[in-house]
This record gives sequence, structure tokens and C-alpha cells, in this order.
Amino acid sequence: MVELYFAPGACSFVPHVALEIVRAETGEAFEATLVKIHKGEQKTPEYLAMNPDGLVPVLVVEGKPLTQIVAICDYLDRRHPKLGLLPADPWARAIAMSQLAWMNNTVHPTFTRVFMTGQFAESDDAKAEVRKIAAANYRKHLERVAQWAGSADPFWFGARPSFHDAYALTLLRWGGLAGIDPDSLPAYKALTERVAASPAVAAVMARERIELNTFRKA
Ligand SMILES: N[C@@H](CCC(=O)N[C@@H](CS)C(=O)NCC(=O)O)C(=O)O
Repeated sequence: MVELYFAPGACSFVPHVALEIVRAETGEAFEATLVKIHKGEQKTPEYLAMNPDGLVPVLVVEGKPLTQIVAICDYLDRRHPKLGLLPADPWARAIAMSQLAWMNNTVHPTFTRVFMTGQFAESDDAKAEVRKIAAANYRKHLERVAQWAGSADPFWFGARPSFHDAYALTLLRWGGLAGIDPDSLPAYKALTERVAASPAVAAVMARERIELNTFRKA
């Protein structure tokens, strides 16, 4: 059985949702292991032996760890080719990978600068500056995701959610924590509501005990 190391509301939500979809559509079970990031469980010697970066997610397959969401998604798609987690057409698949990689290597680290600013600056002034610039960039990135979300019918790749829907939902949830009102991105918000209401995603949100809307009006 494959095992996923995840933290609630973190980017590990993406493979967590994918594994739940796989379970629903093939019956293949998986184990979900909670990592308490706030307690530093991702920095223990045992965890670092799986992922030297000390980050979630890790997918363990036959005792071997696989890190990086883009690689995990690619693996799950190839492991279950009939499910169509990614498009089959080579060009459509390449575009999908490009979008996924951008969410992972551009949007995601921008949010890290908003949320974990202490990793990037020391003084209060410097932290405030890093946070301000990153929050503005994050908003611009979400506007691009919102354009894509506007063509989701009803989901990114059609009839049921996949990786991109789960990542988009995660990024908008984080946006709420960065002070971005989801009502300011209506088509994007509507996509995340459809995604959250789908059974596999609802099951994962319940397991992770997370809510869709993290935005609190000042
Ligand atoms: N590019 C990495 C990003 C992983 C990542 O940033 N994980 C965050 C949660 S979203 C984490 O584990 N943070 C814990 C920490 O920084 O100690 C991937 O795709 O796996």
C-alpha cells in the first residue's frame, strides 16, 4: 500500500486528493500519515532520511520515498493511466505539466515569502517589505489561476477534479490567509466551491479538518 505524509491545508493536499480519487475509482487503498509541521515532525532524523528538505509531501511506494508534488502527480498519473488524471494528448499534457510546475515553483514559493517571512529577512522592516512585495505578486499569480479557472467546465480537465483543481483550491485558501478576499476572484472561487463539494475532495477536507474559506474581513 502506498503511504502519503501530509500536513493539514499544506500543498500535500494535492496528492492527498489524487490518492482519494484513485481509491474511489480503482479501490486501491492508501495510508495517510499526519505530519505535525508546527511541532517540527518534518525535521526529525527519520523524516529527513525520506526527504532531506524536511517538507511534506512524501509518497512512499514499496518502501521507497518520492518527493516533489510535480513528480508525485506524474507518477500517480502514469501508475493509473486509465483514470486520465492528466490529459493523454502530448501537447495538452505538456501544458498541464507547465501549469502544475508553475503553481509549484512560482506561486507556492511566493506564498512562502508571505507566510514564513522569517526565512527571507531578519529585521521587522525587511520582513514587512518582503511580505508586502510577495503579497502583491501572489495576488497577480492568483489572477492568472483565475483566468484558467474561468475555463474549467466543470473542472480543470472536465468531469471530475484532478491535481490542478486541488492545487488551485489550496492556493486560494492560502490567499485568504494573505488577505485576499476570494469574492474578488468570483470564477476562481466558484471553481473551488465545486471542487470542495466533490466527494473525494470533501473526504480529504474532512480528514485534514480544513475549511474552504480562510479569509476573515478586517
Ligand atoms: N516543491 C515542494 C514544496 C514542498 C513544501 O514547500 N512543503 C511545505 C508545506 S506546503 C512544508 O512542508 N513546509 C514545512 C517547513 O517549511 O518546515 C514539493 O512540491 O513538494
